[in-house]
Amino acid sequence: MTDTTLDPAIADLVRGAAWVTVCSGAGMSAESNVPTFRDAETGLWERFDPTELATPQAWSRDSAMVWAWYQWRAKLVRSTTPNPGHVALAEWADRRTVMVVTQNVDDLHERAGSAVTAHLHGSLFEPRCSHCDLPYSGIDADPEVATETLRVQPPSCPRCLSEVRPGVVWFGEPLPSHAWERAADAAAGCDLLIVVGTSGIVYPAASLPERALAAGIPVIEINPEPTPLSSLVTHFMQTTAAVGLPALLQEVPPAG
Ligand code: BV8
Repeated sequence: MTDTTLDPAIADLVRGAAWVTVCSGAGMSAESNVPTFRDAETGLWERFDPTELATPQAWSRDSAMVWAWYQWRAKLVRSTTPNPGHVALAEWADRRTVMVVTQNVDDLHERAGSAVTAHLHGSLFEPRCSHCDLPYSGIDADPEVATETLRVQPPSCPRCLSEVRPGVVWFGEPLPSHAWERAADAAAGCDLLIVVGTSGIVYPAASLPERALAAGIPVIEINPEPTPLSSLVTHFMQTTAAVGLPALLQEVPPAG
């Protein structure tokens, strides 16, 4: 969909869906000026590869650098606001059942008013002890105090004195089992699945739209670029999250 008219077949699917599950990736936040995961990092971090930094190996090698990177990202997210795509999903949930399953570690869905069913890869805002998992809420983990430096010593856990780590899922780490179960149920039980803003590279998150298709559930993909999923989905809308999602919402009568 590069122009503003919506394919009538898509409009029919949207109007008829009582339960919609939305699987979002980093592209969902791109129009909120949050760099996508595989876009070149900006500024201080532009020479680093996110897929290298988001690993337990990077943490073992240099926890101060990894902590500084996540604090920088958390501060950046706090300086942005939800875009019309986030807002459309929150509004849609006032009219129909909408379950949001996100790979994103930002809080923009929540700040737009969505209740997120599952944060598959954790959150920038839930640091925890790297040893005893105690959640950490000390002021030294507040993104507002983050500075633009390459290394910041992580805080120490008040219970066991181990280093506090970012509350995200790194490559090679298992997804939180409760989050994965909720996401799999949301993808299996819905009338329509919308996958938006993901390159569809990271598993097992990328398997959710595939599971829905295998179960005979229609899948609409929203992405300005084709992905490995684009030839498999029921409808591919070649547009952005902030354009595509409000266009779909237009087809859903307001509640009441
Ligand atoms: C695990 C948190 C097992 C950290 C992230 C097969 C099966 C299972 C696992 C694997 C497998 N094959 C390989 C694996 C291992 C690995 C994996 O998938 N690797 C990939 C690289 C091949 N998976 C894992 O390690 C996972 N764990 O499987 O554990 C296990 C079980 C038991 C015991 C031990 C282990 C864990 C993966 C989680 C990694 N953590 N994030 C952090 O954020 O720092 S993933 C990271 O990539 C991001 O969080 C992001 O969520 C994710 C995916 O990226 P996207 O969201 O798709 O973003 P990307 O930049 O790639 O694309 C953006 C898209 O948006 C583009 O398509 C672009 O066109 C589009 N776009 C741009 N602008 C817009 C837009 N769309 C709409 N609107 C716009 N305006």
